[in-house]
Amino acid sequence: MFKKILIANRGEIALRIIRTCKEMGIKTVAVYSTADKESLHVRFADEAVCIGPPKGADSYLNIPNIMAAAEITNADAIHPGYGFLSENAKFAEICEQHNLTFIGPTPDQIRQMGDKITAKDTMRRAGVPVVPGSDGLIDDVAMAKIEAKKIGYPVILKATAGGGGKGMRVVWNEEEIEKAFDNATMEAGAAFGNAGMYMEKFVEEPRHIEIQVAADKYGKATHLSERDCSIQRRHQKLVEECPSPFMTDELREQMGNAAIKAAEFIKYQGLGTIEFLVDKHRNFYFMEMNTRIQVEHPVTEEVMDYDLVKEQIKLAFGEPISGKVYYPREMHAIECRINAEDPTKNFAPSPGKITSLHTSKGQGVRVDTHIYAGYTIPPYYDSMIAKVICRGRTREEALDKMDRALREFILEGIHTTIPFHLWLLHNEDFRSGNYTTKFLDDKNLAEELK
Ligand code: MV4
Repeated sequence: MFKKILIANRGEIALRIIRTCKEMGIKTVAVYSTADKESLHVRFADEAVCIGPPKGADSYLNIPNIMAAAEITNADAIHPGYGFLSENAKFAEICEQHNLTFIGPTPDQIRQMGDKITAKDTMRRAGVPVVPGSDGLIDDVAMAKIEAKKIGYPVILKATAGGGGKGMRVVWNEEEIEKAFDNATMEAGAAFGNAGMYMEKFVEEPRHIEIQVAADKYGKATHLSERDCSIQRRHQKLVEECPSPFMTDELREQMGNAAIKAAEFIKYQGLGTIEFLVDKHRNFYFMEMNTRIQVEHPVTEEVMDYDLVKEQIKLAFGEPISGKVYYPREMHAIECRINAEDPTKNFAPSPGKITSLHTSKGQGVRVDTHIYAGYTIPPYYDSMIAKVICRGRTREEALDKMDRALREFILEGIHTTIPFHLWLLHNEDFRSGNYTTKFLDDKNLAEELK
């Protein structure tokens, strides 16, 4: 097994990875920016190396500094966590060149899934359902008009370098298409340095349901059930749960098999997530593949009683996955993301000092966080400061537990998304599992939270 892993990340995920490393007897190296000097990942790791000033671009994205930290500490692998360098093919390649194991898939696999047209084409060839749409790039407005007529309005324009909603436009009729194409092209060019666009039929009021997969270096993949991530605001997930209230045994079997087929077709190595759009008739379509551990992985861990980070490390070292396919026990898990944001003010960032803190406790309650009383949330990074994960025998039990857990979460000094979650847990449509990705679009949250 690896002797020493460098964690190229910060916050709760750095702590999460350190915990598993300790349980596996693997030494850990933290890296940190000057803004994170007082962070727990620095304290909990066996060694810590400062890699630069606060801005992500100067520290957690600074490849030369991270490689130097790995070299001086004699690490033999790098865990990238999520965000930052986790889906950077160049970084994975540089790790390989320095004889460091990148804990993730190969650079080629990252590239293949990072370009959305390539990913979609690969999935089509694998026999995985994809949303009907253009065969490849849309060259100009004239071509966009022809393709849209073929597909039938409404259509959606997407950036091939995109993901997460940037450079994306829904187009309802031909009058709108020129402006939509030009704007999306500009936005994608500015955001990704790649303005390439493609087109799909717009699936109205879909659910976002993703399948967790794990695959070894010997071509075998398995799936670990789904997560419903339909509760999002501006493409930021706020709540995830497993099982999806919309799931049936038959659909899980179909989506699970499709996800396994997808992973095995590209000889995928490591943990991955296949995101699907699911329409109201339970047709499902491949959307994207995430080639990293995800924020919401604890939902799967709690339902399956399984350490995904441990599995990820073992797979990266070259261990085979066990032959059996894992199915959820009679268990339901839900995760609420606690962000340092004010939900009554359009989720405006609310960094600052946490003056007092008591996190939720009790049976079936898990809190993944790096914050502590007296900690100052720096303004430079993602606003997520904690994840509360609750499980129960039924969905109702898990939701009731979450309501209880969030009410005993005391955090003073900053605003958080807790009031939003408490509102959601008492919303009738959410309670009955009747929600799609449109759920929050239709709501005036500032009004609802009064
Ligand atoms: C779609 C779609 C409807 N039809 N594609 C949003 C982010 C990016 N990953 C893809 N997204 C969507 N693609 C077709 N053909 C609707 C969305 C979408 C969405 C997807 C998942 C979760 C939340 C969403 C919110 C708005 C739009």
